[in-house]
Order: sequence, then structure tokens, then C-alpha cells
Amino acid sequence: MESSSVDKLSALINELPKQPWYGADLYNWKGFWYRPHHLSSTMAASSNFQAKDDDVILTSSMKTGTTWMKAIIPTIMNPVGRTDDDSLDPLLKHHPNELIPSLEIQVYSVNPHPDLSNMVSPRLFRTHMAYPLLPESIKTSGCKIVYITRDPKDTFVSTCHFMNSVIAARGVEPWPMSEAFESFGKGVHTFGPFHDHVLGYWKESLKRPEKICFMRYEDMKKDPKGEVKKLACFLGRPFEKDQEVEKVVWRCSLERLKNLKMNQHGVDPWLGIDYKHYFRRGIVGIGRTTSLMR
Ligand code: PAP
Repeated sequence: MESSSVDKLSALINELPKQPWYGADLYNWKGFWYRPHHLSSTMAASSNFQAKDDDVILTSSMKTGTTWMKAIIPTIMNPVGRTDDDSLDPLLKHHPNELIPSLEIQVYSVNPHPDLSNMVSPRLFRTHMAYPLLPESIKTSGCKIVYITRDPKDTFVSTCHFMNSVIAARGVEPWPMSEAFESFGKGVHTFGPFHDHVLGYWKESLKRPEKICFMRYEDMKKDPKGEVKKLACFLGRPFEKDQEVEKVVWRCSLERLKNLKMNQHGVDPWLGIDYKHYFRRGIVGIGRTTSLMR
């Protein structure tokens, strides 16, 4: 970015409301909270990204089951995902983050006008942007949006574990859960407020169910085959045989992914975060128990 643009951005950031969060500051832009290094790329993606009619965009607030979807969507869309030959499965060599690039964390993080002309269609992207911040072309083109959400208490607990692991690797003490809870309750967490995020997509999915597939982590846990079948139909890639669905569900299961070498030992080059932190217990209802920090 040119130095004048950097100066303008710093000046803008300095004027935004600010709150502490896990040892850093979050800034509120257009009603949603961002870390400063995600802010410029979010602004660039929001104004510059041009969606194509056959794009698929995975959207979510954080820690709601996105990684599961990052595995499932490419597996459904790629014909290899349905074959019997497990040795061809891209998930063997790639963490799900690598299979479906993030607009704000990867695509727009270095260049506000990246050249996407070499990407093969149908292109798959993900974003944590709330509905009002989405690039206009995502809303108006024929592209499909898949939104995943989760019980807020479970989302909160998952966020605590993830963020405390991330800051521990940098030598920072864990943030006390009571303070993190108060902050989450006020809607202050990256990409939050959680309820505004969920409601934005929920309301739009009611108006345009053919455009937005609204999914819940709990439904996925209860009936993964049924939900994956529905998702595949929504994406225009229905399954012909039951074995194909079983294959996708198994390939993308937490048990399998968390034990793959790549996910146990790899590091996300964009965020510097160990891939293992994306896979934990995946339990429904953990936020309602008294043993939150297990
Ligand atoms: P992100 O927003 O950083 O991408 P995200 O994947 O949405 O994170 O959330 C991580 C949660 O999804 C973790 O939940 P937990 O902390 O309650 O355990 C993680 O375990 C769970 N998760 C990751 N992959 C899968 C999967 N394949 N199946 C089920 N749950 C998964």
C-alpha cells in the first residue's frame, strides 16, 4: 500500500471506537469489531471484490464450525471428493484454510486489488464479514452464500480456548474468562456482535433461501448426512449414491481431520497460528456446563 493510503488508514483507525480484547485492541467499523490488521483488507474486499455468478462464499462469525464447512464445501464441489480413492483427497495435504481462501485474511491482505483472473471456476471463498459489510456484488450476483452458526455459549467457550492458545504462543497470559464473557455479552469480539452477525444472515436467508443456505453446527452434529445432502443440493451438486455422502462426512469429520499430520504439525502462514488449534472437542452444549475450561 502507498504511504499516503497507509496514513489515511491510520488516521481513520484512530477515529474508530476501540476496545481491548485478548491483549490487543479491536476497532468498530460500521457496527462490527475488527483487529487492525483485518480492517484494511476487509475494507478493500468490501469495496473491490467482484463476485461471479458461480462463486460459493462461506460466511460465519468466528468459532461456529467454519473449519468443518471449509472442509465440506471443497469436498462437495470437487469431483475427487466423491471418489473411493482416499489417497487423492486434498485434505490429506492441506488444512481446510488452504482449500477455501479468506477474503480478508488471505486474498485482500497484501494487495487491495489482487489479480484473481487465474482462479478456476467455480471459485470458493470465505469471509467473516457481517451481511451489511459484504461486497455489493456478492449480494446482487447469482453466487451462493453458505452461512454457519452455533449456540453462542459454545461459540464463546470455543473462542476462549482458541484465543488463549493463540496468545499463549506469544507469551501472553490468558484473558480471565469473566472479562472475556462480559466482552462477548456486549458484542465486543472479532467480527461481532455475534447476534447482529447471525441475524443479518438469518433475515436475508428467509427472504432469499435460494441465495443463502443458513446452517447450524448443532444440526450438523445431529444429522451430518442429512445436512450435507441438503447442502450439496443447494450448491447444485446433489449426490447420486449414499456412499458418496458417507465419504464426504467421514473425510471431513473432526476425528479424522484432527489426526492428520498436516493439521497436527502445520502452521497457518497467513496468521502464524498452529493448525491444531482449529480442532478441539466439537461438543454441543459445552457452554452450559460448569467445566467450561476443559
Ligand atoms: P474459525 O472461525 O477460526 O474458522 P471454527 O472452525 O469456526 O473456527 O470453530 C472451531 C470449532 O469447530 C472448534 O470447536 P470447539 O472449540 O468447541 O471444539 C472445533 O473443534 C470445531 N471443529 C473444527 N473442525 C471440525 C469438524 N470437522 N467437525 C466438527 N467440529 C469441528
